[in-house]
Amino acid sequence: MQRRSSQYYHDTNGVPLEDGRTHHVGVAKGEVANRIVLVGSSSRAVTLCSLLDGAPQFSIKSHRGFETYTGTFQGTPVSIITTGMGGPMMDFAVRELRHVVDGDLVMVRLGSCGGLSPEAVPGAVVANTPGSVRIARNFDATFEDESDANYVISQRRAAPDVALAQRLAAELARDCDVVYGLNASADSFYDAQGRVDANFRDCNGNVLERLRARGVASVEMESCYLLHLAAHGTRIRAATCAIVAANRGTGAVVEKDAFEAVEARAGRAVLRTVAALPADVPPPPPAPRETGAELGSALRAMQIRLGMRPEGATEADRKRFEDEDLDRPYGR
Ligand code: R1P
Ligand code: URA
Repeated sequence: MQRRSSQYYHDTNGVPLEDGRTHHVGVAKGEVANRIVLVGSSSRAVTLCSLLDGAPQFSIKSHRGFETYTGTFQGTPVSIITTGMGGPMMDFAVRELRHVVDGDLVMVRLGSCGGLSPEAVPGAVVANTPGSVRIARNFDATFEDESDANYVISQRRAAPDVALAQRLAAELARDCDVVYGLNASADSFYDAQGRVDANFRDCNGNVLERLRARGVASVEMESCYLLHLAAHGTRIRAATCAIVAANRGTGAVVEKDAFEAVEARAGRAVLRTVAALPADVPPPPPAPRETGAELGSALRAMQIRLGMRPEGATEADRKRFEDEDLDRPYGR
């Protein structure tokens, strides 16, 4: 867990840094490779880490729940990073990672999704070669009836890097059942994905039908943000794919064991993809990982500074940490 300093912002416009680390993702220059796999969950990150050449040389968990692991896959430096759920989390990740990595960035998201097309059966992997649209609750609508105005589907789609998306699809096809299809990223797991909840007036009965009419094969929550930011960012190549957890038309769901097996097969395919693609600038060697003892003592120091009394802490410990100038003043 990273240590916090007293200033969030050294300037109110740029990426907030604390001791050189980005405020939300919690990474500094030299800690992240320029080939990155983005996943939603911690458990998927662990699965992907098990496919690396050895244990990651660097890992950190930020105070906002982002996890970063840097190691090598078949000799090539790669980072595996968790983005949690939703567009804003992906936005933090892409912007802060761009800030700390020099040169080309290659980013592939391996997510999970709901299948909309009949081919997107549980356990299949949807490779979003056409990219992704976005669907969002419309706060200007009245929600009095099932009007199309309640949910806005973007007219334009965010497209992936063509070469990267094609390579990803080809690598996935070696080990997984692949469906090639357009994705929709929703701003909620619930209303904007057509889930009905008697506790809320969501008026979303036609959402899935409208998405199908647009040719959408899968629905999840982050890919459109990644693809759109990459397309409008500096030297970022991105592509996305997601494992179907359930088909929203048939109601069929994937078994946990089968899902985890696909995560490993798709994970290997994604790692092969990012490792194979040329990216100009090799990252510097990863910083040394904090040991368990160092993490333990940092936590203890923080607890004492916050006025807590971890086991064995004395009044002298409290005074010592109070006197220590750990927080650099604004602007220095
Ligand atoms: C919802 O369960 C989450 O699963 C999907 C959605 O995009 C959302 O983040 O992806 P991940 O499994 O990658 O998190
Ligand atoms: N993730 C989503 O966002 N939706 C689903 O239906 C499954 C996974």
